[in-house]
Amino acid sequence: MSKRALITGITGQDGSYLAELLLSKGYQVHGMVRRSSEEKFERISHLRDRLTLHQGDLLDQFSIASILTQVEPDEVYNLAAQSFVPTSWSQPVLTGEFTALGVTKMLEAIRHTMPKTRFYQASSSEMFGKVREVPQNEHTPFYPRSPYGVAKCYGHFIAVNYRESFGIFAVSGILFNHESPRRGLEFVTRKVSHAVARIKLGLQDKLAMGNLEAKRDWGFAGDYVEAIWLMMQADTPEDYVIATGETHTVQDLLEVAFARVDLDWKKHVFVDSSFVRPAEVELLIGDATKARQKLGGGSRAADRRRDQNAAEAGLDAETKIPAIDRDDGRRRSGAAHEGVGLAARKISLSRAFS
Ligand code: NAP
Ligand code: G4F
Repeated sequence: MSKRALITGITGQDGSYLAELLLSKGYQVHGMVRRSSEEKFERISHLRDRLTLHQGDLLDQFSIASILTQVEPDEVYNLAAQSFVPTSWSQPVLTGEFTALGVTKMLEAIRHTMPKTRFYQASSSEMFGKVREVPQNEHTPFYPRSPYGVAKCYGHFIAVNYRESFGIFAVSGILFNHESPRRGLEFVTRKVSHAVARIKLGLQDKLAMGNLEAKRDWGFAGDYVEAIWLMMQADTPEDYVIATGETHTVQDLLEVAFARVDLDWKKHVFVDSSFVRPAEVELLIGDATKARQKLGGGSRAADRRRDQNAAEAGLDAETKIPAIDRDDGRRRSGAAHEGVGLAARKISLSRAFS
C-alpha cells in the first residue's frame, strides 16, 4: 500500500518540491493550507489534481489534530513557518507563534493522535548565527541573531525533546540556504536575479541592497528536499546538516548575476540602510559529512561539491521551471528576454559561482 504524507507549508518553495518528489515515489500527498481571501497556490498548481489539501493553521491546534486524524499519515513534514528573517524583527511575536510554538502544536497533535507517525522539523543554519566554529556541523553550538533564529532553535530543541521524552520519530534537518526560481522575491537570490532581468530589459535602473559582505552557503532546493526525504527513511531519528560546503558573499552573487548579462553591478547597485539588519549572520558554511556518510550516495545535496552530474541535474531542473521572471517576458517577448530570463534563473544556483 502506498505511504501517506502530510506536508505543512506545501504552498512554499520547499513544500512544492517535496510534494513533487513524494508523488514521484508513489506517496499519497496531503497538504495543510491556510485560508486566505484569494488562493495563491501557484507553486503547486501543476500538481493540484494529485494532491489533497486541508485547511488548517499552525496557530490552530484543533485543525492540526483534525487533519492528522483524517489523513493518518505515515510521515509529517513540518515546513510551515514565518521564514523571512527581516519580518521576524517587525513581527517577533507572530514569528514565535508560527515558527516556535507551532512546532509544539504539531508534536502534541502527533503524540495524542498518531504517535507512530514520523515527523520532520525544518531547522535552519540561521540557528548558528554568530558562528562558534567554521564550518558548522551538527555539534556546533547555536547563537541565533534574529527572532527567527531564536524561534527555530526552540523548534529544533522541542523536536529533539519529543524524541527523547516520548519516543516520537522526530528528525530535524539543519538546512543551509537553498534557492530556486520558486523562491520568494524578497530573498536575496530572487531579488537580485529578478532585478538583473528587469535592468537588462530597461524596466528599472537601480537596485537597493543591504549588507554585501555577508556570506552564505547556497544550494538548490530541489536537491535539499531529497535529503529531507532520506532522513525520514533512516532506521533511527537523527539530526543532519545539509549544505554544499562552499560559501560566497552577496557581492559575489551581484558580480556573477550582472556579468551573466554583460552588465557592471557597480553602475546599478547601491546600499540602502533600510535593508541592513539589526544583527547580521556574517558567515555560514556547512559541513554535511554526516549526511554524506549516513544518508548514502543518494543524498545529492550533501554530495553536490563532488558530484558534477548532480549539479547539472539541479541546473536542468531549474531552467525547466516557470519563473516569476517570466512576468517580464509576457510584456517583452522575444529572444532577448529568453537569454536574460535563462541567465537570471541560473544565478540562484551555487554552481553559478564556480
Ligand atoms: P516559504 O517559501 O516561505 O514557505 C513557508 C510556508 O509556510 C508557506 O507554505 C506558508 O503558507 C506556510 N505558513 C506560514 N505560516 C503558516 C501558518 N501559520 N500556518 C500554516 N502554514 C503557514 O519557506 P521555504 O523556503 O519553503 O522553507 C520551508 C521551511 O524550511 C521553513 O520552515 C523555513 O523556515 C525552513 N528553512 C528554509 C531554508 C531555505 O533556505 N529556504 C533554510 C533552512 C530552513 P502561505 O503560502 O499561506 O504563506
Ligand atoms: O536571502 P536572505 O534574505 O536569506 P537569510 O536571511 O539567510 O535566510 C534564509 O536562509 C535561512 C537559512 O540560513 C532560512 F532559515 C531562512 O528561512 C531564509 O530562507 O538573505 C541572505 C543574505 C543576508 O545576509 C542578508 O543580510 O543576504 C543579505 N542581503 C543583503 N542585501 C539581503 C539584501 N537580503 C535580502 N533579503 N535583501 C537584500 O536586499
